[in-house]
Amino acid sequence: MAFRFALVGNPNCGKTTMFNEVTGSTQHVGNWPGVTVEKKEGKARRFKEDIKVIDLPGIYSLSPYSLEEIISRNYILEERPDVVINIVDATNIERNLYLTTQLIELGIPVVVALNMMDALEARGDQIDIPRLEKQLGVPVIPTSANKAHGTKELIEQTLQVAQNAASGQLAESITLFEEKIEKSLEKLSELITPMLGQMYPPRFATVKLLEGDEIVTANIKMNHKLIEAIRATRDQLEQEYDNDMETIIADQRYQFISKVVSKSVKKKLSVGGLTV
Ligand code: GDP
Ligand code: K
Ligand code: MG
Repeated sequence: MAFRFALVGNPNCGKTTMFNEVTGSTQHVGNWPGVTVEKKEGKARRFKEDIKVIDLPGIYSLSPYSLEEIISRNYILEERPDVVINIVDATNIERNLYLTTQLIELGIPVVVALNMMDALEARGDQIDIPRLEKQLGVPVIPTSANKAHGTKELIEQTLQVAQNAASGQLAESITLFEEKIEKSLEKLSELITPMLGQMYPPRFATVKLLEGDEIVTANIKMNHKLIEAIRATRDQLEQEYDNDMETIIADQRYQFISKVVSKSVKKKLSVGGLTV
């Protein structure tokens, strides 16, 4: 079988280092159609399976505000890689997991490569990998791409996830937001799902319509009832949380992340500059 894996992550998390290590001399570098953003594709070497790997532009979120975000988001949604390999800089885990929460929400297969583990260990911090996996609901593979550590395991695990997905096995779903918001999303999602076809995963579409994402809004044919329901849900949540919808959702992501980090990351204690 042939598979396609997409490398997705924040700028400077080590995507290209990982890509180079995995693909070696098989890589092909071009541009994305119509723009001068680099497009890199290659094959995973040292594997008998036919695995195509693509290095997507670095992004902080799946919002449609920058060229990089639009390219990466469109690739994931339209080209549907078999698995998204989310490269996370372990030394900057809070910020990097913001994108992770959005990738997990797509309901497509995701594997986290927890990269820069060498740097994390050098500063004396620790991450409980099984705990992190459980909280995120996806496999987490520790890597140091610059030393080729964990990269073989990463591709092996990703291959396993791709094969499982091909035979219909999906990851367990996790709860990201507060129950009140989850309930509203669920209710709205029932109205949205019939309008989607294969275009967007329902959870993604629901969050984006609530946030007022212009591209998603323009692409979904909505009847009056749905437009009203979106407006009513947004009004209600904005009033309850006394904030705008995008900020409410972002806050929910950060709350989830801070729970995850407090349970799985152990920082080396230091008091007044002294390590204790
Ligand atoms: P990209 O922007 O995500 O493509 O990131 P790059 O692959 O260009 O890497 C950014 C920087 O991090 C480079 O200096 C890499 O050499 C370095 N780097 C990548 N992976 C690791 C790693 O696992 N550990 C350490 N210490 N440095 C890394
Ligand atoms: K870079
Ligand atoms: Mg790069």
